[in-house]
Amino acid sequence: MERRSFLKMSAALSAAAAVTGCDSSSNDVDVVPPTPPVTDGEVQTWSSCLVNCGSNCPIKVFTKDGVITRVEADNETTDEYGYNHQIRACARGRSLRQRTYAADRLKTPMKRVGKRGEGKFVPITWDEAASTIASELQRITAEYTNRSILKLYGSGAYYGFSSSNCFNRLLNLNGGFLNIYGNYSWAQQIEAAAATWGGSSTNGSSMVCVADSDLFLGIGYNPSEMRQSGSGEGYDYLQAIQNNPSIEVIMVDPRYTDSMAGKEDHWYPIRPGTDAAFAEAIAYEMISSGWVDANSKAFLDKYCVGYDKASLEQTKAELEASGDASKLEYAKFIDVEENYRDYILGEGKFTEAKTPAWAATVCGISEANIKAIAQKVMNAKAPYIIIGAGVNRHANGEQAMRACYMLPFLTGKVGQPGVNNGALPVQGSMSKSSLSGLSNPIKESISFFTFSEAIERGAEMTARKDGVRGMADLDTPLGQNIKAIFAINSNSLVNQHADSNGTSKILEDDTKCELIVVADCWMTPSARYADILLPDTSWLESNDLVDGSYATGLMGYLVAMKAAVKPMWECKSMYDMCGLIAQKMGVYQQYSEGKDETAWLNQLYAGTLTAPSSANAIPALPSTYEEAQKIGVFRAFNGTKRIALDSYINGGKALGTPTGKVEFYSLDFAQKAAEWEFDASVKGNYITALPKYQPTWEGYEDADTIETYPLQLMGYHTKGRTHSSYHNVAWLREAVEDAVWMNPIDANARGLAQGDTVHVWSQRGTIEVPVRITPRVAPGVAALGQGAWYTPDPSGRVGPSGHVIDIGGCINTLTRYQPSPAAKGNPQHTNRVQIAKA
Ligand SMILES: Nc1nc2c(c(=O)[nH]1)N[C@H]1C(S)=C(S)[C@@H](COP(=O)(O)OP(=O)(O)OC[C@H]3O[C@@H](n4cnc5c(=O)[nH]c(N)nc54)[C@H](O)[C@@H]3O)O[C@H]1N2
Ligand SMILES: Nc1nc2c(c(=O)[nH]1)N[C@H]1C(S)=C(S)[C@@H](COP(=O)(O)OP(=O)(O)OC[C@H]3O[C@@H](n4cnc5c(=O)[nH]c(N)nc54)[C@H](O)[C@@H]3O)O[C@H]1N2
Ligand code: SF4
Ligand SMILES: [Mo]
Repeated sequence: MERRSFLKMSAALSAAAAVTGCDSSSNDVDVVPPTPPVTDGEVQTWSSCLVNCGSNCPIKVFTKDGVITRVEADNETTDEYGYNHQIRACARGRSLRQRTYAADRLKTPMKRVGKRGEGKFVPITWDEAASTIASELQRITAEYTNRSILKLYGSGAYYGFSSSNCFNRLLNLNGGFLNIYGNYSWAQQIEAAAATWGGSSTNGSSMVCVADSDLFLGIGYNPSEMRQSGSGEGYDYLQAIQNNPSIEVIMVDPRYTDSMAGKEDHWYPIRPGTDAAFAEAIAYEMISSGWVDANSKAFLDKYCVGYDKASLEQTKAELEASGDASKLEYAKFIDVEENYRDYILGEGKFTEAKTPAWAATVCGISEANIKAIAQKVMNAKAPYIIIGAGVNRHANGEQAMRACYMLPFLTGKVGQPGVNNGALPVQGSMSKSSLSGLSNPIKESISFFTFSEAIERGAEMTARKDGVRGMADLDTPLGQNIKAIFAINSNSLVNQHADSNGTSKILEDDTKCELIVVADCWMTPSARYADILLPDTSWLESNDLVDGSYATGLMGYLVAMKAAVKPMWECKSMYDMCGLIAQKMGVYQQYSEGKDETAWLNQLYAGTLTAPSSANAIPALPSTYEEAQKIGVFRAFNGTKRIALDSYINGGKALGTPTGKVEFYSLDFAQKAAEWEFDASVKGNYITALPKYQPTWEGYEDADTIETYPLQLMGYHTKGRTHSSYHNVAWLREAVEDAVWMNPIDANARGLAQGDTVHVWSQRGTIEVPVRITPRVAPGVAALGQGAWYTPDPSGRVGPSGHVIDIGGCINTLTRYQPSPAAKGNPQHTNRVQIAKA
């Protein structure tokens, strides 16, 4: 159905789709949250939801006699978009009372008594916990050096004063720890953006630029589900397309998402991991028709490197003539025959043209539809093309992102009003001071994703084979396995990392990693693998100063949080627990600088009053933190049209790539392709200088697994959780069904009925979940919300894969640990599975 005929219905539909969301979207059916009267003796304070969804929504907390009675979303302002709109919490934030009082809260420090991972613990005092950690840390440092200590990736409590910076301080005062680079969110796209424009993958044109655009092409872009804050990117996106009724919205995604739900003109379901083939066929249409020559060739010649042979010849000559050693080095990696135009057209050294007919067989979008989309891209005056991170979380994520990133440049319009470069949109932000984590004397880093491997073979890991950074050369080994892990607000030890069954095996052996410390608020699947468990205070028990986080949307804000209730049970704030350990280590004075938490907060607040730079104007703040806590939320919108790569295209400022230009042919990737070593038995494990569609292990075309595991399984970020956070809230489990999505064609072929319990299995494990049969997912594809809690059946039932069945339904029971070629990142959306009735 065309969008225009849908427009009237769209408000109603999006309200239905967002039933569990918080989108202030419902412009036409404005649902202002009802405000129950404040009852006698009820006290209201401000807190914030600090999960990693990109926002930190403020939360109003009501207490009576020291007990939380209810929480409410922000309803303070007149709610005019772009001026003072509300920062409404989504269903998750609104369930914070349940989460705070959850039965599985960690209440006292504990130590493991059984086998690691068995989940047997006994309570201990804080004194014993702190002494054990201090002495073990000192022993491991002496025996294995600081390189053996890892602070694991963990994003469960964001950007507050009491976040993991306290642990950074502590570990740095002990001489430092092994660094990690990259993250589970954007590992592959960080590399793709750096290779293409030498910058960030999140500095795209701000969403208000869509006002000047006539075509919105979203590839794996789903802000309505993954940026749910009422003031977030999901709301910015909705406003942008609603306020521009003539814009055409095209969405390419294996799932029909809430970002569509009647708001799109066209949905094109694509097979996971095949976006590069799709992008190449669009490029083929643009080039073979002569459109590029007639319209954008001058742009490509001026701003880009590697479109054709002449461009590469010229670049090579310039590098050779530069006299600069590093440039001379890069020149060696240029193969002028390996140019984009020839690759797409199947000319020169290439024999296969990337035609829509070919791409259709790979990506599942028909030849006619690919041609139609290409035509729209060519006809658009100001195309806003955007590629979401779902495309990057694949085995070929770097090249899939890069292939899609080529499209905006091929139009020759990047830098103009309404045009994006493919990156995620730049956000608002409000600067604030934060506690310093102090500096880390250890300079070496491994990819965040390779920690489980580094427990077993860190000693031999190198730059050439494993992407270790900061080493003297490509072949010097890291020299040390990981011996101590601090998992601080992290469920990535087991649940959010790939291959939960395989990872837990590695962790179970306590002669490998000798110390695991977990600081959390709940008994999560990762917490079960702790040797020492530290119970943190939850947000509603915390004083803090937080900003809107890293994807706040265009509205920036600060929240001065005030503890609604006292720390419960024996829970301690991160600042205080690290302080205790610092005392045992004899570094308390350096750790605290003589200040308690309140003194620090006052100091950080004072620093914030004079914060030097901020993307958003900082509103007038009261002079003290205490006064700020009474007001709670301070907001300012940034409606500036910030155009991607403006300073390069319109301002002449060189980019951060080796050539300073947009690189179709990446010199950095060319160098890595030449110098790095890859395990050739892993299909698709290589790097190329040009972005190329890369068939991989367990991809659509993987003949090795196609028969046994005929379905492609991809995860997605569900409204029911933020990763694994909030999984233990019964309201949310009821509100958002945790079921594997299957197309009716695939379900019928297996004799499945709606709601049947099914087994989903891969080479690595089996999960047991209900099935949701829906045309909202492409045939041949299954989709599962990620983040459910890994729970091997206590009765030991074994599934079709030969592993104990995970009755928690965690997608990482099925995913593979296989670092991607360039980023060494997580390919967690690339999986092949089979599904049958349980
Ligand atoms: N298969 C698959 N796996 C994925 C993804 C995917 O798409 N598919 N996505 C990946 C991505 S993008 C990311 S960012 C990671 C996220 O992985 P994580 O950073 O591990 O995020 P969470 O699962 O939210 O876990 C955060 C932990 O913090 C704890 N926590 C929450 N609040 C507090 C607090 O106040 N104090 C303390 N101490 N702890 C707290 C929670 O209980 C939880 O155990 O997962 C990745 N894993
Ligand atoms: N509700 C909620 N919001 C969240 C989070 C959460 O857990 N829950 N996590 C937050 C975090 S840390 C992150 S990193 C972001 C993640 O944000 P994203 O990475 O954008 O989220 P995903 O759901 O993994 O993927 C986005 C879309 O890409 C689609 N997709 C997957 N594979 C492919 C593919 O091969 N091709 C195409 N074209 N599309 C594909 C998915 O169906 C999905 O609709 O979300 C953040 N927001
Ligand atoms: S999960 Fe994100 S959108 Fe929802 S309340 Fe928390 S911060 Fe806001
Ligand atoms: Mo993420």
